Amino acid sequence: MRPQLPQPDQVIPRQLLIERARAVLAANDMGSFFRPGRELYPHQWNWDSAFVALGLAQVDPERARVEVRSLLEGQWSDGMVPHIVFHVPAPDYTPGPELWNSAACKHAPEIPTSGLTQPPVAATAVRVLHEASPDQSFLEEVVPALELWHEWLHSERGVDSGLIAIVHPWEGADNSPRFDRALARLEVDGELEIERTDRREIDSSERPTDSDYVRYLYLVRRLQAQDYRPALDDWPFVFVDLTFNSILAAAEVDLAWLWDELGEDGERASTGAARLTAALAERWDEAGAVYLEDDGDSTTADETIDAMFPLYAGVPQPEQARRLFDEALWSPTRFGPSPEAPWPVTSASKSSPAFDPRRYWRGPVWVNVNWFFIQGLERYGLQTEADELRRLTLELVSRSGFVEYYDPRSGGPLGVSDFSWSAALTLDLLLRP
Ligand code: 2M8
Repeated sequence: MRPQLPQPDQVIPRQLLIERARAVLAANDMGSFFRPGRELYPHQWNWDSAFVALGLAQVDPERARVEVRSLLEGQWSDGMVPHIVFHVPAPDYTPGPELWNSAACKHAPEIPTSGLTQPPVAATAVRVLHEASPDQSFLEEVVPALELWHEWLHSERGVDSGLIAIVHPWEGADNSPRFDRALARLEVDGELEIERTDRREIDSSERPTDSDYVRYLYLVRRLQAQDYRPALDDWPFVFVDLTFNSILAAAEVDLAWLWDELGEDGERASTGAARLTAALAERWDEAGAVYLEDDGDSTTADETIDAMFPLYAGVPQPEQARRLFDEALWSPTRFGPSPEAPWPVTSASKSSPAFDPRRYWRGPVWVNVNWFFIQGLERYGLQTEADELRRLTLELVSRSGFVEYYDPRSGGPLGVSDFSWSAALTLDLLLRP
């Protein structure tokens, strides 16, 4: 029997939801960039900005173009687009520009940035933007920069399988249980060297632990000594993140499409997409109906959404996609609705010992994650399933507002309130034809 799903008794009218989403974005608009949220995130984050541009495509494409331009202002000369661009001084966020000290690095731009990157959503955002509001000269301006970034990902981070690796949890879903074993292997001693501003306003039960932070900062210090360009065979955290790779695979397809719009050959991007897709397909696990990570067996202890992300990139065969939905994404004991936790998709499996329904990437529901899976389901023609996930996601934001993440048991708000990407992706879910 299917679990009892929340009823749409508290859904607010569509027009009001659109207005509220726009108001959240207006409040986070810092002029040339959107901060992710007022309480915690005063700078420009990479994939946050791409999500904002993607959502704004339907309502304010000109502002969306400004967002992409300001993100690319932080691009390093070797191609990397950093995970944070520090446009304004904001001493209330740690670690800030002084810790990263990008000015000391060979490839860094003038504007201070972090030395890491983040999942490359920007090409996808630019495609959605161009479909909504074509602007050839904007494409001429940004597509070569996106090409450089994607090339850098393959050349700097490519591993033997054809996939790419991340070198720090901040390049992915920070404290996801999928990183636990790799982080535990680090030989770290010492105290936390900074004051954590993240816990001033957010309850510590909703954020990463100090032990996580000690490791994050240890990695940053070591990276810094190498200009943030570690040799992968000599680096202690080399993680082949399926989420990152799936997002890149889809973004490569979108980048090839953008080159085509410019009347140019997007061969490198198409080849990149094909290589990633083929390598991801190799990770299919017939027993678990999900994809296996490099660092162990996804069907055991710390299974997370990573195991399903290739759905977004169109990697599964149609029958595998069906099984992935039935046996994992919508399974009440894994990521789907259950009587105790009726809100999908949980960021970690409910069967995982690490599942924690309030703590950040370790269990709560995220709007961006749901958005990716809605796109994936639609790609496979699983329309009823996509519609149901869309309905529940819209109902969640109607009930609890556009917050950072949600408790899958109550649907209650967690993390930062008035969170930009939750608002922006709601606009996309409601308005993109
Ligand atoms: C979170 O990451 C930052 C560090 O970069 C933090 O915890 O302070 C993550 O959720 C990341 O994915 C996101 O881009 C960022 C801003 O929303 O916050």
